[in-house]
Amino acid sequence: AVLSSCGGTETVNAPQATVIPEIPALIPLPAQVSWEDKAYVIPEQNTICYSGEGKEASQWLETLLQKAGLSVSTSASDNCGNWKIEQDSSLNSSLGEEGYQLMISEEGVLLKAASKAGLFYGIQTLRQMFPAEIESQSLEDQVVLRHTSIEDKPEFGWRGTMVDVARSFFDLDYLKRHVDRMALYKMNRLHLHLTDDQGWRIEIKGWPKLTEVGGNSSVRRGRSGFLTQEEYKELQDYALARNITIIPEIDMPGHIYAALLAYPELNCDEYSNLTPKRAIPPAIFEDYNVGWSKFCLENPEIYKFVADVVEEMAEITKGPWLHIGGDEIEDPRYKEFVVKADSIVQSFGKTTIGWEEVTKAEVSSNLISQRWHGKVESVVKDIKVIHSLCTQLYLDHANVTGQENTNNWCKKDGVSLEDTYSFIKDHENVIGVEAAVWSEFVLSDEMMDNRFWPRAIAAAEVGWTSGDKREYQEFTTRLGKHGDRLRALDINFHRTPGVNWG
Ligand code: TNX
Repeated sequence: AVLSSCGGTETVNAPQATVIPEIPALIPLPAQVSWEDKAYVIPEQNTICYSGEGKEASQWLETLLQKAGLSVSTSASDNCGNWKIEQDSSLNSSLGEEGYQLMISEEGVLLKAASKAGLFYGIQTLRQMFPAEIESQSLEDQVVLRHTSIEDKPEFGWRGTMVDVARSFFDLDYLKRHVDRMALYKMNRLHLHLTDDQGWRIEIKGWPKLTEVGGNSSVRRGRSGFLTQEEYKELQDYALARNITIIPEIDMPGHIYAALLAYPELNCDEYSNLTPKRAIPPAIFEDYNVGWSKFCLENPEIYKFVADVVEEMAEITKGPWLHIGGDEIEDPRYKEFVVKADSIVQSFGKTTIGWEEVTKAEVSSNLISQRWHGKVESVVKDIKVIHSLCTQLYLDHANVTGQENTNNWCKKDGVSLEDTYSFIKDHENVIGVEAAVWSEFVLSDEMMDNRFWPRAIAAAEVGWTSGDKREYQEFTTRLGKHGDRLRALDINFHRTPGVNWG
């Protein structure tokens, strides 16, 4: 305070009345949240204190604060700073593995969770409370958070996406960006469809021609290529740091032509009887037909191949699951194959996932079925189910009627944002949702962005937020407020009509 000319006092640099920020548009919507009409102005100097396994979370927070132009120091002790990160395993009973509590008050910010995953999600929630520009540049203005108390945990443990890298290849760089986007919306499973008729995308050291040959082909106009095992592991670690587990799919015994072309001995040479006619070797397959190729199921040699491939995949995969495909194939020996492939996967310590057709066979009771048309009645009771119904979650289908370069066999008018959002748990054994993009017509990164976003955000919310809290119109209002953030992240998202993208 200084003396003014007429003798009174006035305050110099009086702080402006702090504007209380709008209620942030959080996606997915938390389980419980209350907001107060009070503001927490983040100070210039910040101290983060963490306990237990809070180190990674404190690093994510540090990055966020630094991008906001604030200075931060971190210390591994509890109860000392304005940012407190507490990992406490005893919270597991109330919050589960992935839940968290987040409190913002005049004292600062307190984040608690039972595990690293929960802390990571608490940070993602905070991230969505910061201005969108933070995604691409440093902030100049002070950041103000609204006082809140959040208690959050997911409805489902499986919140996934599937990228078909087989028809057309998507490289390490793109897949990392995809992982980043999933993480922002608290998705936790990335299923890679690594093999199909048109290409083989993962290095298998014992069968090198798989990628020497199969890494060089793709669907017409698509991209070829493959991931080395080193790249796969790099992606996996990148994803795990963001609480995302990779599920590799080796599609068998159909959708296998790329492998047959590389190793013709796996084939019975019966393709001359099929449409389209194929000579093996040498013609690569660049077309769109499905359900025409298969292993020579009467040749026991194929099980050596299956075991070798599964062994290498199990060795480089940290997650507990291997996906064996199993879709779209008729053969008298199909069930026998599935049972054997399932037991091979188990013998390498992994749990099998297959497209729902595999449940026609007497598979092991811990196998997980991925439902895509919902017509197969499983012969083994109480098998767990990943919900990927094509009517809601096949995002290779058009965003809007008539969109070019899309599949339409499941739904002629496309799969709208509202279709994706309309998921409800229809079966006790459903463990979650997975949004899939097949890449027959998805030939560039921009097109892949367009297919996933924003529909994958709807999938993320239906996987996280319970059905009774969801309302489509309200979701679209919140989603529109993410337009700036999606643009800052340089995502070529579909500007869904009816959403105000800002
Ligand atoms: C069916 S759904 C497939 C894929 C195709 C997709 C095209 C499923 C398990 N298999 O091979 O790419 O249709 O939409």
